[in-house]
Amino acid sequence: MEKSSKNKKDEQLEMFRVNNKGTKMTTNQGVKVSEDENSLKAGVRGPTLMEDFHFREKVTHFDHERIPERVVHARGYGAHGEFELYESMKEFTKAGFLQEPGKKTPLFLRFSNVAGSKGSADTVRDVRGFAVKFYTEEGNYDLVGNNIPVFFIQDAIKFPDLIHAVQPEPHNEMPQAASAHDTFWDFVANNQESAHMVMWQMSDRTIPRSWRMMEGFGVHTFRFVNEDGKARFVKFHWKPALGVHSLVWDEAQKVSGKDPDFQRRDLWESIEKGNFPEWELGVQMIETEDEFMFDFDVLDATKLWPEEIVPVKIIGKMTLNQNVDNVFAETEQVAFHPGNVIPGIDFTNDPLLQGRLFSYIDTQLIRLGGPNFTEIPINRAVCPFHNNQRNGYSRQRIDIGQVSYHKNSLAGNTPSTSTAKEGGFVHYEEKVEGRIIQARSDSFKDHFSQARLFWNSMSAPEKQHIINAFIFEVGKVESKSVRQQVVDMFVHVDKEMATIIADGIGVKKPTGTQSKVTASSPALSQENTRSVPYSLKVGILIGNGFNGAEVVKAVKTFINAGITVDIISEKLGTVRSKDNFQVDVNETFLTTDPVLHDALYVVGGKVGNPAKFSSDMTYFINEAFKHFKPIGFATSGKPYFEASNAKEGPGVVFTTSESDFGKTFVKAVAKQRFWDRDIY
Ligand code: HDE
Repeated sequence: MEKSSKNKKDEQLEMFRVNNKGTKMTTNQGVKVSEDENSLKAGVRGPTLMEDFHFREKVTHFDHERIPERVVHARGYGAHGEFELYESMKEFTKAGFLQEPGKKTPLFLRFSNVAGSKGSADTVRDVRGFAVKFYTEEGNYDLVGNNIPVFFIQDAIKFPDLIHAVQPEPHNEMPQAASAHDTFWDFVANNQESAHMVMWQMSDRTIPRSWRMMEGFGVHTFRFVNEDGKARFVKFHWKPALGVHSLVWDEAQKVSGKDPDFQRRDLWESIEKGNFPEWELGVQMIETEDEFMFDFDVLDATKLWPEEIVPVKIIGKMTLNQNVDNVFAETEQVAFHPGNVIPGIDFTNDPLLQGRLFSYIDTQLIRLGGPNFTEIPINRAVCPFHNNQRNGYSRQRIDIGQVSYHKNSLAGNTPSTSTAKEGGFVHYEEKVEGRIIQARSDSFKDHFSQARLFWNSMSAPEKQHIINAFIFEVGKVESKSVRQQVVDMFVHVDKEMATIIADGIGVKKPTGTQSKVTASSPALSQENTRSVPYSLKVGILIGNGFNGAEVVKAVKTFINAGITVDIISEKLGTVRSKDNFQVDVNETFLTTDPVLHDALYVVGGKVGNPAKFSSDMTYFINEAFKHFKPIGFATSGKPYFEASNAKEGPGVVFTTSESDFGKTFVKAVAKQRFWDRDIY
């Protein structure tokens, strides 16, 4: 977004932006600083003096630069954007930002990993957080979701146990940002409500190619309430314009080393280039009267509503169009809370959601240092806010007047409350009755039907990836008893799957029986997703003396399809074709790696060290081939194909006189992976 076309939130943030460039250095008290290289000393070799207030202030501020990282979702990254409504949702909800088609609402989105610390790698196997703060005219509305539609547990009281189990083990603080260890799998096997989510976690969903290629889900069942007070159950979905795509596990692990910032860089660069990421917002709705019509409980967060049974209605579009100015001020200090709702959107009795309603403010009080975090620029509502809350650490606003209580006569009983008609939030009047009890509903007890539904919905390669992930993860578990418990649990999802896993991890064949579910939900498979070449990254491996006319024609076709190219050679500088085209090289075999590209275009050519060039080229081709990626060969690239392990077949495209190479290759790039390739 151009800084000139400001939305309301951006205008508000503008008041807080400070550009230090070209200014004079001062202390925080505004006193001009004359010396910033040497502290004040008694003699050039003498002790430093306490009266050096600039030194003391500078170092003290530095000492206090850190705030506690999030207990979970510590590793994350955000951007600004906007939401545009396609059609009025008036019939279903009175939420102001969902009334007028075309209405735009500013928002901030933060993606995150769950388990790792703030400095952990982006591409570890993990669930991704997908948290959106809408700055609506009726107050902030937060949709704090994940990239998986279900959760590990059914009741929030178990959340600390889940997180203690998945995070590094307390005695040796290992492993970082990984679930492949004893305590996590011990938790899973002893808390079988996790079965469905663990199937998703072992699938390709937890190693996304890009945040831009993930779905987002509100997970819980919420309630839409319209002007007449009529309510419906609702689940929220974000559908990515680029489709849902993933890395392969070997690649994800390598990317963690080659570029631990892989996903944040991907987001940052896309926005900088103007390739604004987009998602459509979808809602699934169930009538209140139909609450008990399904074979799952709508209040159970370990269950999804199959899209084939409850269709997703697409209602608008989110575009991320502006990077932050300062990661700490914005992304680190943003405070999401599922309890931030607006009139027209309400809660249900999902016990996982209910617990979250307590946790988020509590965590923000410690993380952001007290109750005034709503005044931090990124968290401020864009509409006015008034109440009788006062004081606390770092209070910014200066509330004028003697009255800070309700009811009063001295200020005419203001700030005054609003009725529902005047826009006041009135909680949905649900009738509840029951005994006070610590127990779970029987309708929450089926842990395997939807886990099997998910398995049934996977394509053959997706099933293989799930098996491989189990064998990797549980293979890292030292306790043989835990390994056995895991296969004894997952036999209830699929016997053959559990038997292959058992064989791979050295335990006895499981003897239990699998769930009887035969249904599948095609919407759950990534095989049925959208595939577009737009914004994918092709590495062009090139030296001097290439065929300029041929290569330039191909590259133009790539660029016209929205593909980004990296020119990779033995050194930075330029390479020249035999017909005198000149190309700038922006990466070398040392600075980049095949795992950082979606596809390769192998051109080849003359270089200073042909033997090394050839070995580097072979490495690139072999890796891309092994990771099922498209590889295109220019006529001059053919010898490198012959020197590599690559084989003719799916996704390996040659330049020939008969076919239009550029077009065929772009199609292959869009597909991203060729699972039917024989890589061995
Ligand atoms: Fe969270 N979660 N969570 N969570 N969660 C936090 O809040 C919690 C759950 C999610 O980018 C914390 O500000 C409990 C489900 C995201 O800043 C904390 C339970 C879903 C983010 C917390 C859950 C989420 C958080 C840590 C069990 C998907 C990052 C820092 C009921 C629907 C938001 C913070 C960001 C963050 C508690 C379960 C998503 C501790 C108790 C289910 C995306 O308050």
